[in-house]
Amino acid sequence: MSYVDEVYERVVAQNPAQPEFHQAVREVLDSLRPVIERNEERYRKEALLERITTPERAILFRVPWVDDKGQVQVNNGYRVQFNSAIGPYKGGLRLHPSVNLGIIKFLGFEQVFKNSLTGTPIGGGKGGSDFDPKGKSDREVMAFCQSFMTELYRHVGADVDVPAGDIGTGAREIGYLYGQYKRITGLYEGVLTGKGLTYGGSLARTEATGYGLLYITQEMLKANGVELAGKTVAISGAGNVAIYAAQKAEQLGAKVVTVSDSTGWVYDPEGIDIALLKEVKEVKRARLTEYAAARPSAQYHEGRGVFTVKCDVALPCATQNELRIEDAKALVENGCIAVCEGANMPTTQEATEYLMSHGVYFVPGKAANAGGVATSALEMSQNSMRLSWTFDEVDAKLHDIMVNIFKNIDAAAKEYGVPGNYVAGANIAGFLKVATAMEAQGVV
Ligand code: NDP
Ligand code: 2IT
Repeated sequence: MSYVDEVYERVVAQNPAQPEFHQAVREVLDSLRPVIERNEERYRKEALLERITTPERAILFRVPWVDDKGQVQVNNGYRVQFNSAIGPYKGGLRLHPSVNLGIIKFLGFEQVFKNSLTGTPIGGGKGGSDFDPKGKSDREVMAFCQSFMTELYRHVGADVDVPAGDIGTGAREIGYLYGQYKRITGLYEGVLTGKGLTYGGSLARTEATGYGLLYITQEMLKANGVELAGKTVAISGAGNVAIYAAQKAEQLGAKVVTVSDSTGWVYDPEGIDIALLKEVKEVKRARLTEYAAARPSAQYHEGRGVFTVKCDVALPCATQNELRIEDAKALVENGCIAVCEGANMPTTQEATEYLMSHGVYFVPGKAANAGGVATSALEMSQNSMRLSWTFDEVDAKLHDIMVNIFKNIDAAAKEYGVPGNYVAGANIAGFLKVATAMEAQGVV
């Protein structure tokens, strides 16, 4: 059996009931075949693939807190410190009822390669909890965050592990987590990114994932002789990534016709009204039905289906495995030319294969959504230097980073004989830097 297949079987056997983790590992290992084949003996001897698929450390902890009725609630807390070969662990905290160890491991594993692609010195990690911030009061969210940090603080630090936002974790949660870290440790340091602008946050971090997604989409289309301006774009999700992806798409002259949340989706043929979307989601924390109620041109649809509309470009920005085979078929049928992933692993493996084999340009999340964590790394730099760059300075650096990521994944795909396969290009380019650093650092 090939080394790649052996390691994949080992991962499945050693991590039972973690299908998302298996899926993420499978995709990376499959892409790495040409690289591994060139160096098989050496990598096998070093157990490089066994090491890169095993987290350096996984911390599981109890998070007790008291709700507004005086009832004690208990959630599970996680921090998976996956790989520190190229820098301190870096990656978000997800707060969603679906969170379990397998999900955090898949996200941590993806983060290792994504962070490598940014060209900044950050390792990979991820954390979170099955706590659901939806419907909770601010006091309940604060109680949870303070309890979560009361355990997490001993495992993180500005040069150790730097968490940030993800699903369910935004500016409010980062603020409460930061306050508790400072209170316990007495340190005023950049232990988290995505901080508010009054206490060490970076301008453009809020916008960065969505903006970066559009910068790389534009660059990839340009390299293939296609203009983004004038195109119709379908976006899923209505959170941080989706909102700023929609905003930048419109700024670049495209028309965004959909957004979605976990209960339904909106089709707005006149183009999504970004100000209204922000009011509904960021200020009121309400459902998309409120958007539709306030906007005569919008139609609200219950349930799934956001990718059944006619569009040129699809940007899944909600969650893993949301874009399935039936969606991929509808996109191809409707003439979609590009899918770029704003979320982490939003496209199932079957759907990815279908899209790519039907000539749809496909940029995987670890490249396409890397602008968020890249700008987190810029926040870390500003914190270390104790200064702040302007919005335009950060945005220009983000743009350069995304253009470079595209160039690197495109070049890696060509070098390894799969031109245009940006999945392989991203996995190979991300892997090579981490692998080289791991080899240089010996058996650790
Ligand atoms: P938010 O919590 O801000 O938004 C998530 C959006 O997805 C919401 O509109 C949510 O709807 C919707 N959604 C639909 N179905 C689900 C589901 N089953 N589970 C969770 N959400 C669902 O998160 P972000 O925008 O920050 O993150 C979106 C994706 O982008 C995630 O995959 C995340 O890992 C990834 N990402 C985020 C980055 C960041 O900087 N924030 C950086 C890189 C990637 P509802 O409100 O109804 O739950
Ligand atoms: O998936 C991701 O890259 C994020 N949620 C952002 C992580 C970060 O540290 O900014």
